[in-house]
Amino acid sequence: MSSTSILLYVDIQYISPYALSAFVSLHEKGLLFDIQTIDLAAKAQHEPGFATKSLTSRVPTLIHDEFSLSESSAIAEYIDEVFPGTIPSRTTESGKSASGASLAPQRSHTYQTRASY
Ligand SMILES: N[C@@H](CCC(=O)N[C@@H](CS)C(=O)NCC(=O)O)C(=O)O
Repeated sequence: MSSTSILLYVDIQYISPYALSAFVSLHEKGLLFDIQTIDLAAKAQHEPGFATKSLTSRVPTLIHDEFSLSESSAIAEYIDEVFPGTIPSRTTESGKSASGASLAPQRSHTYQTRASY
């Protein structure tokens, strides 16, 4: 059985709306993925360990197996292309997710808890 690995880099404070939108894109699909945090205040985005993986040296950056992708909108499109057809109805769950993403700065602790899976 083949397995795939998905890693999402987000900011350590979980306040980036871009990173949270990528998080929601993955979460909506019910995908299992790992989260790694980058301390933007400490300029960790410019350290080689991250900068060599991220074209923009920004969060979010997605690593899917050997493939690396930055930019939240590109990540959302990519996820939808590679994992098609599993988005819940726009009128229900995904609407709630989108709403949650827009409230993210106020609800960052909720996402931090979820990020542990
Ligand atoms: N257009 C990008 C914006 C990403 C972005 O600005 N991320 C910020 C955090 S909100 C970042 O990583 N800043 C670090 C830096 O610019 O050095 C996207 O949609 O992903």
